[in-house]
Order: sequence, then C-alpha cells, then structure tokens
Amino acid sequence: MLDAFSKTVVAADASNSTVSDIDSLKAFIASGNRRLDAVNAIASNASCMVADAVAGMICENQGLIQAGGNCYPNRRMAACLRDAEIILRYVTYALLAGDASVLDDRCLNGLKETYAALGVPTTSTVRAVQIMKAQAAAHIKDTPSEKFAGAKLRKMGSIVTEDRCASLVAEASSYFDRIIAALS
Ligand SMILES: CCC1=C(C)/C(=C/C2=NC(=C\c3[nH]c(/C=C4\NC(=O)[C@H](C)[C@H]4CC)c(C)c3CCC(=O)O)/C(CCC(=O)O)=C2C)NC1=O
Repeated sequence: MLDAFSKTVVAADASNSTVSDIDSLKAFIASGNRRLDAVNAIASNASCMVADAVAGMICENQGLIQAGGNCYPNRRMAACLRDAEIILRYVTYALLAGDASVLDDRCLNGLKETYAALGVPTTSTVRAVQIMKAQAAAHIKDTPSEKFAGAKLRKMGSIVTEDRCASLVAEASSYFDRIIAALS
C-alpha cells in the first residue's frame, strides 16, 4: 500500500534519482485539513449513503429482490449492503492516503472475478457505485439537495472554501471511476 509520500519515494528510487517531486507533496500537506474534512464528509454519512444507493439501485431494477434476483433472499441483500459499505470504506482510505493503491490491492483485485463466480450483476453494482459517487461529491461540497435527501438532509456545516473543494471532489470521483472500470 502506498500513499502520496511513499509513492514519491518509490518513483524516485525506480529512476535512481533523489526525491524531486516536492511541490506536489507541499500541496498535499497544505490541503491536509480539507482532505480530512472530505474524508469525514463521506465517513460520517456512510450508512445513509450505502442504504440510499442500494435502495436506488433496487428501485430501478426490482427483479433484484424477487426470487432469482441477486439481492434475494435477505442473506444476499445483507451481503450486497455490506459490499457497498466495504467499497465506500476503501474510497475513504484512498482519499485519505491520496493514492489508489489500497483500493486496488485490497478491494478491487479479483472482485470482478468473484462477482462473476457468484452471479452478482456488475451493471447493478456499477449503478450503486455511481449513486455513491454523486452522493460523495455532494457531501464533500456540502451541497446535498433536499430533492434527493428529503427529510434525511444533513449538512456538515463546515467552512467551505470558495471552490467547494473541487480538486478533492475530482479525486474522490476518480476513485469511484476506478471501481466502475475494474468491474466493467
Ligand atoms: C475487502 C474487500 C472485499 C470485497 C469487496 C468482498 C466482496 C464479496 N462479496 C461477496 C458476495 C456478495 N456480494 C453481493 C452483492 C450484490 N448483489 C447484488 O445484487 C448487488 C448488485 C450487489 C450489492 C451492490 C451479494 C448478493 C453477495 C452474495 C452472493 C451469494 O452468496 O450468492 C463475496 C463472497 C463471500 C461472501 O458472501 O461473503 C465477497 C468476497 N469481500 C471482501 O473481503
């Protein structure tokens, strides 16, 4: 598992040079508090995000909870909710480290094959991941909408920077895209 620092060292070592990419590490440190806020925005809303993403996926494809569907019976429904939570948790790890390797090595490695063996439909999983991607962007920007959240609307209320943490939204989005690519 790598993070923004160890990745820089490994890259320098591979080319037999001294560490030179100091500017990007400076930026990583300078934006550290924002990064922690972004991780917290996801982590502290995780159970709501997971439940909503899986509910949305099922609403759009109700065969999933009928006999023969992969969220039927309750044992599979529980496994599905657990998987969505695992996946979201690994996004928070990658976002904290500023590097995707923990997500790649410990979550995505072999997941497509596991799902194929178990008959877990990847198009549905991808849909749930897409919903979590949209939720994560809204929570990092602290702009969850009443339209989607309804009575469960919850704002972090943290001081939001002018750009609403656009670079962290983009980084988090890239991790969700990585999951989608690994399953597709
Ligand atoms: C550390 C990382 C890690 C991951 C990611 C992981 C995934 C994982 N998901 C599994 C099952 C499963 N995953 C699902 C998920 C779904 N079914 C659907 O219809 C939806 C599309 C989707 C939820 C979004 C289901 C239903 C099962 C059980 C399948 C079965 O036993 O028939 C299994 C098989 C073993 C088990 O049931 O516990 C693994 C290994 N395990 C890990 O250790």
